[in-house]
Amino acid sequence: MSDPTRPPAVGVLDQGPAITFPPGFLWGAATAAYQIEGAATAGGRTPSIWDTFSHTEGRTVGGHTGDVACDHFHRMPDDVRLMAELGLKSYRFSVSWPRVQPGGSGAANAEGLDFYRRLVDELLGHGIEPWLTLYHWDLPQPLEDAGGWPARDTAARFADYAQLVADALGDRVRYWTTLNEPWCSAFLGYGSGAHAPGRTDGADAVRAGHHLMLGHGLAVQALRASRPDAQLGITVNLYPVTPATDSPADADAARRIDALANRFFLDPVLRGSYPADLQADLASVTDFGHVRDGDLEIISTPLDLVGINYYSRHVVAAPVEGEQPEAYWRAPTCWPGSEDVRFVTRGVPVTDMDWEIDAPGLVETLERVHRDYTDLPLYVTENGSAFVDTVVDGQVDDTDRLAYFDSHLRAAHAAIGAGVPLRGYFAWSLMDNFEWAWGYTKRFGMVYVDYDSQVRIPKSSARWYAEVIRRNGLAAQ
Ligand code: IFM
Repeated sequence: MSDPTRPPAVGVLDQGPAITFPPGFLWGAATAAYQIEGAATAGGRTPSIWDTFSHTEGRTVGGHTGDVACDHFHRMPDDVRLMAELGLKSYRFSVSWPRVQPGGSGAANAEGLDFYRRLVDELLGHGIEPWLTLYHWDLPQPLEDAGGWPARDTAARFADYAQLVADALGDRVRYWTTLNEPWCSAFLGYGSGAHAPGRTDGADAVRAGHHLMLGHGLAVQALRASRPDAQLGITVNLYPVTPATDSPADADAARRIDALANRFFLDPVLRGSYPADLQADLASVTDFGHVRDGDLEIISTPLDLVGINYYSRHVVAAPVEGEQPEAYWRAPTCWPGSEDVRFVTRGVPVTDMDWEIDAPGLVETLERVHRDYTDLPLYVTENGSAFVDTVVDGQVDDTDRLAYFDSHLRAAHAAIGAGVPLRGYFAWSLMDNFEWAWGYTKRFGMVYVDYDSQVRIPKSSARWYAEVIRRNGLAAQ
């Protein structure tokens, strides 16, 4: 018999009862500096790896860059007013490292920090809890030139930068996440090369992943020492990984991809060790000689919360001899040592990113982290979908995105019902923005952005989300 507390197996829900979230549930929306700020050279900001990458021919669709993006740097007070109108309880943003510490080392840039001081003041003035992410992929270019995340010293530079931001904003920001989605920084940035800095070396990707986590641990220690009252965490992007069939070979493919996608980060951060099977799978790629005594203790420095970004599920199958797997992630080195695993599509509804819509995967993910790793409070720090939007008579009726949110919020509620200490949910994204290698061709926002005029139009999903926040839950459908 099917479990009535669970959403259906795949796709969006077309009916559901009214549900209420626990009191104090933190309703928010998220963005990231390079995706919305623009003002790439304003006030002493210097290039990050994403400036360099996006300005390199052939790296982003249409040659799009974050030079202007949503011009949030100049429109910030209006954007915060919009957040207040939507009733957001919290806003998750990231600090641009090269804006506040140009070059990635040395003194702080007062003008850059001032932008974030004003942002935080504006948020607090509107009763919106600021949630600060220190690193959402914009490594200062000189640090990349010195070796980037595969180089150990970058972790120490990151801790210095964290200290500098804590000194400036620690008195007013309670919630801090160190890294956003280190898997993407490491494996898309240094493995497949689909993201900045565009390098393609599996061993570098593994080293980058380790040094990102080391930087995270060092930053947590620095933040904890200067702000003992802060709520500290990390945001990881997790996927349930399911074998395409019940064959042992497919099960093994799923185990391998799960190790690289999920356990590579969860185990060191929450258990203080790398999974043995992961190390064995990567034996042809690296001997893990970059891991020094004491690193894993630093990486597993205790946290106050875990942020989880959830979008979809991976369904995988064993390699077929003589057949190349599809270039799904612009392989080959996005999955070092497991390049030949096949990513299978199931023919279920997908978003404009071609990501399968799978709300039950959110329940599975949250339950797994709680069951297998930690009792810490969990937050969905990103969840959302890209769809093609059309403006008709000045309105955007994004029913597909609204349905995506609805089904995933029902999944989040089911997870709470199953005992998961889920304390908040951040929609990705507040507004349409620069979707990395996809440029401005993919829209994830609840607020439509006309990139020519910079006019913002709250879509149907934004008005719906405002109502969800107001009633702290969902109406019956
Ligand atoms: O836009 C990104 C975000 O920067 C990180 N998480 C996934 C989103 C959608 O791809």
